[in-house]
Amino acid sequence: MLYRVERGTVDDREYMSVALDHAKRGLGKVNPNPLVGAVIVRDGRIIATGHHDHFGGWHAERDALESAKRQGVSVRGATIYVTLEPCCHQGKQPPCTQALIDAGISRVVVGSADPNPLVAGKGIRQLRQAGIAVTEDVLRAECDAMNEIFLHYIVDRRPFVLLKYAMTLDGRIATASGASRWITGEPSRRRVHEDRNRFAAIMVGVGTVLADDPRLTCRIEHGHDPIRIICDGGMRTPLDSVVVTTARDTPTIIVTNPFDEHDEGVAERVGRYRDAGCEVLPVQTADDGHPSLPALMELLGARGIDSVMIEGGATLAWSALRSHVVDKIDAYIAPKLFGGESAPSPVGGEGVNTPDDCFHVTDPQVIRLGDDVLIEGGVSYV
Ligand code: AOF
Ligand code: ZN
Repeated sequence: MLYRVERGTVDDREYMSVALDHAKRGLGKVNPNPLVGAVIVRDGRIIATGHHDHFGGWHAERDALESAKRQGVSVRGATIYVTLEPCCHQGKQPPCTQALIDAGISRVVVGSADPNPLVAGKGIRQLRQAGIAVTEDVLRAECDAMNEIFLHYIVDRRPFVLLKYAMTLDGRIATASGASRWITGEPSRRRVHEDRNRFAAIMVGVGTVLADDPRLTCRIEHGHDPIRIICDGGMRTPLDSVVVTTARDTPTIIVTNPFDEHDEGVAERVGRYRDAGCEVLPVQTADDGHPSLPALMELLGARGIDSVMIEGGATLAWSALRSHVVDKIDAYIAPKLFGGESAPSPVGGEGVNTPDDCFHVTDPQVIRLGDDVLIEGGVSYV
C-alpha cells in the first residue's frame, strides 16, 4: 500500500498547521516572496505567532520573536515552527538563523526546504552548527503547495503559469451565441477570485475582451487586483473596454507584435492606449503569428512578476500549451450541457494530430466545489 510518511509528532503537525494559517495572512501581499508563518511554543503552549505580511517586510521568524518581546515573554529554550527553512543571508531583511540563535531558541521545526540558492540547506546547517535541534519536512506537502509560486519562481525566474477555464460537462466554455455568464457556481467563482488575489498577473486574449469586456479584478474583501495582461498582437482591444478605461486604477499591459513607431496610424493607436494609462509592450512574434509567450514570460519574470493566471480564451490556451509555458491547469467543470456545433471548447488552435501527441495532465486532483468539480494538475511536455 502507498502511504505518505508523516514527519514529526502529532503535536508538531498541529503547531505547523497553525503556522500555515498564519502564513496565509500574507496572501496577495508578499509576491514574489514566499508566504511564511511561524509559531513559538514552550511547555506545550503557543507563546507567540508571526507571519511575513508584505513584500520587503519582516520575515515570519522575526515577527514572532518581536511579538514575544512585546509581551515580555522569554523564548529561551523554546521551539519555533516555521513553514519555510529560515534564511541565512542578508537581503531586504537580516538573516533569521542568527536571530533564532541569538534569541536562544533550542529547537526549529521546518515545513518546506528553501530552494533559494542563497539559502538551500545552508539555513538548516547553520542552526545545527549552533547546537539547535532541527526537524525537517513537517507538513511538507501542505507547505510546498502553499508556496507553489515561490518555489517555482525562485529557481526558474520565470512566472508560474496557471491555465484556468470553466466548462460545461459537454466541454463548452460558452454557448453557440457566445454567452458564458455563468457556467460555474458560487464556490468555484470564489476560488477563482482567491487565485486572482494570489497571482501577480492575469492574462486573457483579445478575443475574450471583445466577447465579454471583463474587469479581471479580484472581488474578495481586502483582495489585491492582479496586473491585467491582454495578449493582442494586432491592437484590437477597444479603447472603451473596461480594461482600458480603468487602467489608471488597475495596471493593464497590452502585449502586441512588434510594430513600426513611425507608422502614423499605429503610433496614434499606441498613443491612445498609453494616454488611457495602459502599457503597450511589443514582444517578438511566434511562428503562430501571435506574440511569443515564452519571450513574454521571460520579460515578466525579469520584472519580478512571479505568477500569471491565464483565464481565456481558447486561442490563448492553445498558444500557451503549444509553447510549453503552462505549469498547472485548473479545469472547473459544471454539471450543465450547452450543446451547439459551434460552441467553443477551452483549448482551440489546430490541436494535436494523434491521441499519442496529447499533453498529459500530471498528478490530477479532483476537488468538489458545490455542484461543480475542479480537476487540477501539472502538465507534462515530454
Ligand atoms: C520572506 N519572508 O518570512 C522568509 C523568507 O529580501 P529578503 O531579506 O526579504 O529575503 C527574501 C528571501 O528570504 C526569500 O527569497 C526566501 O528565500 C527567504 N525567506 N522570505 O520574504 C519570510 N522566511
Ligand atoms: Zn528570514
